[in-house]
Amino acid sequence: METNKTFTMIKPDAVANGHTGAILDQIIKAGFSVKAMKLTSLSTEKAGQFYAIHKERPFFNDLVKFMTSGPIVAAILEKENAVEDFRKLIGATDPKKAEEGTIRNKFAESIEANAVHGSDSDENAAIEGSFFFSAFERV
Ligand code: DGI
Repeated sequence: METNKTFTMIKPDAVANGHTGAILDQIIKAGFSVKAMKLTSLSTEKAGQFYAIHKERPFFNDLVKFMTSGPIVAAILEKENAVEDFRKLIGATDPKKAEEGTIRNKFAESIEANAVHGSDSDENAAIEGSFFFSAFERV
């Protein structure tokens, strides 16, 4: 099977709580290889752009506030069936519904502060990866 890519962020809650290393360890042990990675932070404008699809949702302002509340780790990951397998690895959006052993089950605090992002399609993985990384920042 051909490999493909997904995009992830370790969100401000998980970085602030010291879970970055454990989350990256779980991702790598699940067979993903890191093609690009950086510690950075989102401005209000950038967070709003990244989550533009949720602009009309009641939680949008809170989500932007949360995503700008501290540093994040952004990464492009590669694996066979990357997008689907990564969504399985992180678990449901709401950690109360996330399966035992998934990253959100282990590390998320709430539906908003839910530890990690994972792209939901190959198309969005490419868009999101390019939002954070130039060609020179990828291996
Ligand atoms: O792809 P996901 O991150 O699993 O979920 P999504 O694309 O539906 O939503 C993006 C983020 O928005 C999610 O990770 C956390 C936040 N969010 C989604 N639904 C709710 C929410 N935040 C709050 N407070 N309430 C929600 O119902």
